[in-house]
Amino acid sequence: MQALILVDIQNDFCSGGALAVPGGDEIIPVVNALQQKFKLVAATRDWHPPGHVSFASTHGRKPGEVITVNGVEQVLWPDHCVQHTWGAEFAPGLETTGIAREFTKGSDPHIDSYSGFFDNQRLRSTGLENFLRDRKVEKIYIAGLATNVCVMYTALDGVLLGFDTVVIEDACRGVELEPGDVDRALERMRAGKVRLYSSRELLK
Ligand code: VGL
Ligand code: ZN
Repeated sequence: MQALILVDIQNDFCSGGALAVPGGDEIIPVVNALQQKFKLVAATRDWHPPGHVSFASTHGRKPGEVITVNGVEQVLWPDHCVQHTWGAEFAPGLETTGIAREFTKGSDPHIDSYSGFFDNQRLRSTGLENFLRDRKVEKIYIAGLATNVCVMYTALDGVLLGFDTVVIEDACRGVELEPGDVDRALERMRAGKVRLYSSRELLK
């Protein structure tokens, strides 16, 4: 069994959002077309409480700064994907009727969660792994935002958990704090045994 996993395709990561990923909206038609090719589609949503540890404002800092919290490096972002707000909603235009289950992450005020499987301290799982195992999924295809953050960490965990893991490169967009961040993420994924596909290979 194969599953398509849609990572964080939310208003705040699209144009007009608090943490807009350049070109984020462009993936939506591609992702909608891809959904037609899968029997099983799951989605993650970044879902932070106000005052979340990943928000620069929580620490009186500027977005892009990196701090250490309880021994863990934390990149600081603008306030984004606050629970029950517009920014946390799925992006308009995203086909959501075919999404079998949604997994929220980042809801612990003190712990960030980039991967769709576990929080960054690996204390809690989101339930995505069991969801996939219960359905005998062996191969996962990942699309969404942002390539070098939540997509990458979800994909690397997918490999570690033993899933044959594909990232559909053109169905993702990245957010660069430093130029080259996306290329480095692609390299890290390749090195981590993630397969990089183009949507063309799946849509024909
Ligand atoms: C993400 C930064 C902060 C993502 C989430 O979904 O890639 N990036 N929180
Ligand atoms: Zn976040």
